[in-house]
Amino acid sequence: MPDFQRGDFQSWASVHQSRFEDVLRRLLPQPDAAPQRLHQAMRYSVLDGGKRVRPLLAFAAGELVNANIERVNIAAAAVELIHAYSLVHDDMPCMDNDVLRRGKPTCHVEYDEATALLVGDSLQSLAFQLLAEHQLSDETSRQLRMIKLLAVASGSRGMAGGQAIDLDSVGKKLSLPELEFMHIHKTGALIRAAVQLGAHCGAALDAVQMGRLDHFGKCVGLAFQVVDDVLDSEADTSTLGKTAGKDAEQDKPTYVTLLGAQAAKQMAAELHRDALDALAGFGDGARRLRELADFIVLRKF
Ligand code: GRG
Repeated sequence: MPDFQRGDFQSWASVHQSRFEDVLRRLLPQPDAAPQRLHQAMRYSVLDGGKRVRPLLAFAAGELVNANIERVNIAAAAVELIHAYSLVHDDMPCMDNDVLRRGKPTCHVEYDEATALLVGDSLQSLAFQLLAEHQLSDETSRQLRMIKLLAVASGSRGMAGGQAIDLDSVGKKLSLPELEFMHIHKTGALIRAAVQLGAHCGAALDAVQMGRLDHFGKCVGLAFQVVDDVLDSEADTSTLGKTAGKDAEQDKPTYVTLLGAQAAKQMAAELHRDALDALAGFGDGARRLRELADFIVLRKF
């Protein structure tokens, strides 16, 4: 067993983050391949930034089921490419209109709006290309389920649907269930898919175990957003690497505006507990998933 697998969470995460950066560099179109500007903009938007929380969740779920790391690399890359596309489009003037992402100018600022649109489109296509062209499971039917899983999680019944509700909710007062519905889709669906895809790369879990793992993904997905709302209201722009205070500026309903900061933190703590409870019975194989739940809730950026 490599040392990093036995080591503390920080070294486990940084070994995977730097290894995964090389995976992405290899899988993305090379910058000198035509059309160069589009390919350079795709690389600009994906590489050298981000916490890589979704890939880490896929790696941790893969460890639980002794998955082949090469297979998890592909599943994790597909999820991260969808995430990167969503950030590029979300930052555009027709959506959140932001100029800073991952500590650098957003894609449409560094390049232009048309390029940013095409970057998002191309990253999304590449994600599905990867899932289709690499063997991720010994069973074709399982691999097809994985492709469908990511399609549903990122489409109108997942992330894009959540984003549509988000855009529609500006200036409105949502109820707590409405806010939860929006965030389970906008942010939670892809995080949940990352856990499931990592697990599908290895030995099959039974339906009860898969249900527990999925509940874990659902809880950390929502907790991620609750913490994001708290950080948006409390942290500064340089710590976050994106513009802080955007939610209030844009009059968006959040857990902080709806519940207050204290109750939002309490809610994150409850989701954290539920996530850990869902893993009870998985033993030491779920160690990295537990540590990721801790990171998601306790993070400061
Ligand atoms: C454009 C279809 C479409 C969807 C956009 C996810 C999303 C939907 C928009 C991002 C807006 C946002 C700031 C949402 C809050 C939660 C979130 C997804 C934050 C960014 O994810 P991190 O913190 O980012 O994992 P890094 O940069 O670390 O990868």
